[in-house]
Amino acid sequence: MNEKITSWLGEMRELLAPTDVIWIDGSDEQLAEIREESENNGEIIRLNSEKYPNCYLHRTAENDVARVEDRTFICCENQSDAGPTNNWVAPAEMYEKLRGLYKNCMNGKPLYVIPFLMGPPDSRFSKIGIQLTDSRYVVLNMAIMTQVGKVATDALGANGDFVKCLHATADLDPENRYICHFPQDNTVWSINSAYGGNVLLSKKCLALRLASDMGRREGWLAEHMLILGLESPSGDVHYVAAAFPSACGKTNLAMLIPPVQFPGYKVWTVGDDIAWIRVGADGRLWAVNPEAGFFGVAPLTSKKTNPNALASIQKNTIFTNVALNMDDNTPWWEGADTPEPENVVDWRGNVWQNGEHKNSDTPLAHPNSRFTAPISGCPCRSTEWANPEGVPLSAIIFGGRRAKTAPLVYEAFDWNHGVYVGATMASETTAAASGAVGVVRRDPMAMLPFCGYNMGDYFVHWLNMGEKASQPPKIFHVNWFKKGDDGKFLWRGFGENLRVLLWILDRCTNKIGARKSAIGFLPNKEDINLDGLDITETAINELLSADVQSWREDIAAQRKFFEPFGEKLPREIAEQLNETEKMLINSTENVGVGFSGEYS
Ligand code: GTP
Ligand code: SPV
Ligand code: MN
Repeated sequence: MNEKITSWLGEMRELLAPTDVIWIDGSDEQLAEIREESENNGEIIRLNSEKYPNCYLHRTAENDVARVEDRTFICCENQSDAGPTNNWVAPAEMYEKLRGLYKNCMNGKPLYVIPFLMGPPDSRFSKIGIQLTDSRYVVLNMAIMTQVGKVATDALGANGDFVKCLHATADLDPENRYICHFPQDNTVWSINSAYGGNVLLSKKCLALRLASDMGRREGWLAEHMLILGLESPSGDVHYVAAAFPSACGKTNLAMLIPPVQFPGYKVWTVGDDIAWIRVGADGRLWAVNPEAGFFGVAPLTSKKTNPNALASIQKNTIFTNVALNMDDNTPWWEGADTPEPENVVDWRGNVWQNGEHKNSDTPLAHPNSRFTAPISGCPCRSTEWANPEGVPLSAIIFGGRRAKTAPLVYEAFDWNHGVYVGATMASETTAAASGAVGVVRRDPMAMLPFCGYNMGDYFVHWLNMGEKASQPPKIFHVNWFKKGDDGKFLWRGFGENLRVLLWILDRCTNKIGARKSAIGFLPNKEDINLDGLDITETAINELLSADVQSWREDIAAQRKFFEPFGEKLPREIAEQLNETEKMLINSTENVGVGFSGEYS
């Protein structure tokens, strides 16, 4: 037994006062037992065993349906190390407050101890955590999202270090809900929530907030990115990582199915949410997905939008906050392939019969309802997903939801410009976090809620990674969500995004030129394959250009966002901003419109 575990566990038992301690060994028998107990307690509902074998539905409390950014804290010694984008409280103060909340809170309940491994066994990328929880739902989810039990304790050995993760459901009191990170102690403490990213501490807490800080110290990157392999008809595969904010299309892009006009192309999923990235011996960047499952957005998942995700969630899946079709005991959500059920239980547990819900405009499934499914069940899983070396990246893509400003795709001039493009990303907020939806906010590298240290230092770290890599990937920006004056998306998205990926790879292999504009290289229209796509000339022109006036306004917003960083904002980023502004001032026409401009 690892001594560090024994002493930590002793301390935690005393604090939490559980009736019992149950070690999760990862065996099928033990997990089956926990599932049965949860079912008997009504914590999960077994779904139709023929249509959805080993699948369950779980409903969370109504006030506990998304990440809570305003209750998430980075508790390092100095506030300046947390930076202007993180909530901060001094560690001693936060520990004291939380100890009060945790005191005896597991009275009458067992404490589960979940050792978990993130990343392939025997990989320099991998990290180990141990999560304590009183929630069987958390145990079952962790067993899908990570490699739990023996594989983790074996990797840990008698002396290994691990991240100490503590979660207690407590009273689900939103006023006392806290998600706290103590980077100096390799510790996460979460209390009074039972939802997703707040409580599966492997995910955003370890693999992004703490790992980003470890990565800065150890010279690697922990990013909110999907990883995919794009296979061409000749059989070669190029890997791409893409950072989009929460609920902005990572899972969908990672599992893309090419349109019929592109026979022989195939997308392989390495990961859909998190990438750990290191410089390889060859000077390229190599990426690993530290997770073993998907915690994906359910609404709009269908045969039309994401058949691979749909196939992945037919068995061994936990659904959270979706609706339940009472006629055949199957899950349902808005945008599913089947019509709205006549007799249905909504995500809150309200029963609607004989079609009576059809007069209501509240959704049956929560907009942030999710599925937890193992990557092993994904038909497009990459053979490389557990490669201990990771996969080499040809391109990094940033993107967000921008109804107006950003064009469909553009390429950064070079690495440093790409870091500026990432640092100035913005996106409309979604239901993945509590708070208003649809408001544009700046979200550098899709990491605003997940960077575990001062974001100014994070930009420096990104710039340094480009220096360390002699063959860094090219950097791009995409926007699947640009809207026309009618308020409708100009781009069909989903499978059609392959057309943009192909342009990106053609740029990476220097097959085609592009137009230099103030914001980056824009595609020549003829270089994006639009075969068989029903799109008007006006729409494509609109997609491949940017309105100068709104971009100038965006520059002002970028400046405002950077202000609180003060001295921490790297000079390179400030210079890139000034340079872009200068070029925009000189632009007499909208960026990209008219298709004039220098070629490269
Ligand atoms: P997180 O799991 O929160 O990190 O989200 P994600 O980035 O993986 O987003 P996901 O792929 O689950 O997509 C979120 C929502 O955007 C879903 O409702 C999708 O159907 C929708 N979406 C994804 N890709 C596209 C696209 O290309 N076009 C349009 N219009 N919608 C899309
Ligand atoms: C996200 O919000 O980016 C997610 C879902 O992937 S959660 O695990 O809740 O953070
Ligand atoms: Mn995410």
